[in-house]
Amino acid sequence: MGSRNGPFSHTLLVIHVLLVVTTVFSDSTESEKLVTFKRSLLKAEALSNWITSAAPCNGDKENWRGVICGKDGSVFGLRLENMALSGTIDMDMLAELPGIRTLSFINNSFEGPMPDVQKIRLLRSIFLSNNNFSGVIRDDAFAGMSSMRKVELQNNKFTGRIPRSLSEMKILVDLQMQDNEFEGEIPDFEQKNLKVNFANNRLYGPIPPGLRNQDPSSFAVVFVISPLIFRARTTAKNGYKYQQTTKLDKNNDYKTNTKDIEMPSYEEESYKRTPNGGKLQFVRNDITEFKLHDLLRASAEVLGGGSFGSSYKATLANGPAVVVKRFREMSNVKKEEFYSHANRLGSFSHPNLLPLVAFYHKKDEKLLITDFAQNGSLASHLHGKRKPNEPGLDWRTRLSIIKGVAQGLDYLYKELPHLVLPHGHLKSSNVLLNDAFIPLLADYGLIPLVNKRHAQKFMVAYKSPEFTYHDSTTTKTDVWCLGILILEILTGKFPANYLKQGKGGSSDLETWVNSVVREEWTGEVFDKEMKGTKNSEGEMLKLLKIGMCCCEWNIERRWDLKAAVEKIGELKERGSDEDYSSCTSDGAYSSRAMTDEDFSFSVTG
Ligand SMILES: *[C@@H]1O[C@H](CO)[C@@H](O)[C@H](O)[C@H]1NC(C)=O
Ligand SMILES: *[C@@H]1O[C@H](CO)[C@@H](O)[C@H](O)[C@H]1NC(C)=O
Ligand SMILES: CC(=O)N[C@H]1CO[C@H](CO)[C@@H](O)[C@@H]1O
Repeated sequence: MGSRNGPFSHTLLVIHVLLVVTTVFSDSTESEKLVTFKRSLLKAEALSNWITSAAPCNGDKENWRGVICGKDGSVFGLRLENMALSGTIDMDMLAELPGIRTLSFINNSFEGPMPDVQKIRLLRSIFLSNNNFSGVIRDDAFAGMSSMRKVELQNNKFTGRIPRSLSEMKILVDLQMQDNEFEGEIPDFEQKNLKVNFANNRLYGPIPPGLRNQDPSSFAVVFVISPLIFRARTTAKNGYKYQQTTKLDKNNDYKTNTKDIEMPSYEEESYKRTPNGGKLQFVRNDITEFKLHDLLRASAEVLGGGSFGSSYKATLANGPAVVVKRFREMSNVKKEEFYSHANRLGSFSHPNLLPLVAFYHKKDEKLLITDFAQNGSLASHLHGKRKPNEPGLDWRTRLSIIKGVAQGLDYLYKELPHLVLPHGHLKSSNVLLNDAFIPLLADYGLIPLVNKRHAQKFMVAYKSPEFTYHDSTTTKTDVWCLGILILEILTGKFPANYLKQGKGGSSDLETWVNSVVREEWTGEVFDKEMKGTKNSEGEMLKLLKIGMCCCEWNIERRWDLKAAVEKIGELKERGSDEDYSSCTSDGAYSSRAMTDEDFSFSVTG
């Protein structure tokens, strides 16, 4: 018996020894790798039982806290949730664990960029929600990750666009991106059975076709933290991009069908309970008053996420279309100040100002409601996509727009004499055009309401040279913004540096202005789309010089508003040439002394 079993037992023994050896060997390396991984974490007290003298797994049972063990006894995943961890997630080390397929770091204190998930190609799920991750995620960050089923990034501080590679992961079923600062448009997703959530980001534009079946709340602008919930469902068929407030009903091709905005009943309850809740303060009496309730019931479409917050076009039943703008960054202003300033803005009446209709003030919610301008923003006309045969704005229209802008600005200076920056945020996306193409200034007079830090980061006046270099603004700062706008209108070039946050945009804008000046000398300065009429070149050139005198770096020499308004007012659609040769603060031209003879260019040709 013994002899018959001998060789068999021997074989078993060898196999057993081999198994023990390989298990011990692989366990010890997994342990070592995980302990090395742990070293890059901070505040890892919760992982005190991660020590190399024990294996992470005992069969498919975990020995170590937060380890998920596979059937084969190797580490299948990590679930390090609610552990107050911070520091670095060492993906290189995790990538050395061949069996790892899932990672969760939910509710810790990790910061910085998203860990490079591609280091573990076979990963099936990654959960990073409720941390402080930030920064842009590369477009191709998920490229080639064909096993991925779940990606949860919600409640972090991610910025930039939604990475396109997410839409290429074929078997993805769950994508949670809400409560971040993602911006731009949502790429299309074609995965079947995919559940997404993009709510409460800075996204804009139509909901792409592949996502039309999603729960509308997945695109809501805010969740329950704020009482206001817009539940929007879009049936838009085009990819037209809304930047700030751009044209909407331009024609059928651009038309975004309205979405249903609905306020869940418990939200309405919360409005009723709060004192003064739900009360819109109307500042004009030429409009039939409506209630916040009506506004939230109205069909609405998202216009975009500007630098202050999102805006919506709401079309009231039997009523006009209005624009509702939510301001996130006005928390430092007391209610009384807010009321008094908003009422003041509401008292303004000028053909070139977008009129305020009503406002709403609550601790955590501030809304300004304005008229809706039919023809979108000047920016969308200068820089937006056009249909092939659609002409650009002609000289005549551009001139009348800039004249209107100057008039509107002049009015603001008269009405708000106590403010250094009566407008503060003059740029082409804040110049809206009504059905007759009359320009209407928007987002004016907000400096007293917007939190200072936010204002200095986003508002155009703070990109001026004087603020960049001397931390100061003057009553000529809005004139500088007007100058940039004039150059933008004439050249058709977008001063891209507006998009930069914070200070420092101005040195780039200087470069931009200088490039305009250089091109002036080469004769290619004017937008080719700007068809001039006969004899209009001289007037264009005058406007160009006015623009330059407004953009003058030296504040002493820069024109004041009065001079700029006067000179703009004198411009004609076409005219005889008059020689300007100096640029001094009293409305003459000097520093960039140029005469018409210096240029040979043709706009009409
Ligand atoms: C998040 O983690 C902390 C411990 O760091 C815990 O106290 C808290 O309850 C967790 N929050 C949730 C929502 O689980
Ligand atoms: C994120 O950072 C903010 C401050 O920057 C802090 O107040 C907050 O507690 C952090 N959140 C987490 C989950 O660590
Ligand atoms: C060029 C352009 O978009 N024009 C439109 C301006 O608004 C009016 C009224 O909505 C339209 O009729 C124009 O087509």
